[in-house]
Amino acid sequence: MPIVLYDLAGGDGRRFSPYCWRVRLALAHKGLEVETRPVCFTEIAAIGPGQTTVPVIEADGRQMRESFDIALHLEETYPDRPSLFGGEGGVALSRFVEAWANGVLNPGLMPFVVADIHAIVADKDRGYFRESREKRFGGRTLEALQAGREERLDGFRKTLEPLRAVLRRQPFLGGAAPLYADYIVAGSLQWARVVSAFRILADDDLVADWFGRVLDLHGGLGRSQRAA
Ligand SMILES: N[C@@H](CCC(=O)N[C@@H](CS)C(=O)NCC(=O)O)C(=O)O
Repeated sequence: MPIVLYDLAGGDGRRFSPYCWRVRLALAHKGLEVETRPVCFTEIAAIGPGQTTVPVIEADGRQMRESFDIALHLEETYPDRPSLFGGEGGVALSRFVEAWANGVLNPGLMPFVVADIHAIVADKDRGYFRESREKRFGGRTLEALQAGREERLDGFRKTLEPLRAVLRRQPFLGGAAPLYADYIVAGSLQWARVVSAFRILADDDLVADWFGRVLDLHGGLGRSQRAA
């Protein structure tokens, strides 16, 4: 039986959640078969008792949420398959990468794509998405949040300098080969790539080169989801 992944989907079925992409890539890294089940925001509660966010995976009749916990579970359950963390130190450092991606990178990307997300979510999600996100961002409209993004782009790109500093020395954040930390950060860039035609990264950016390498992994899994 393949592992089931409840995966956030837009109105046209596109998979755009940064957190779901982390898990999707982690499952592929472990070489595990997966059946993805598309859900939209307003269907998440129906996945199972207590579910409020995706990703959720289901295996052997049990559901599990929280992307990092899922990655740890895969590492513990399939120790003989390629490691997602490269040992305990890797788990500890990946928690920093997760905290940075969730607390800095994702909020940094949000004002570049938030109105574009609204445009691609399922019709029945539109009201929920607008209301919840406008409330989260102090009552500003999605359109006002996204306005002026061309002028803000250089400043945002500068915030990615720590990634460049690492990628100047090595092809992946994990070193010579990718680890879960790569999937954490790539999940965020995949989110932006899939929801918006706005180009966050310059073509000659080292981060773009690395992101391209991650999209090519596992038979081009990331690339199999078309860019907006
Ligand atoms: N800490 C969670 C965060 C997951 C998360 O926030 N997922 C978003 C989709 S990208 C979600 O389900 N949001 C539900 C909502 O906004 O109602 C994880 O790492 O799995």
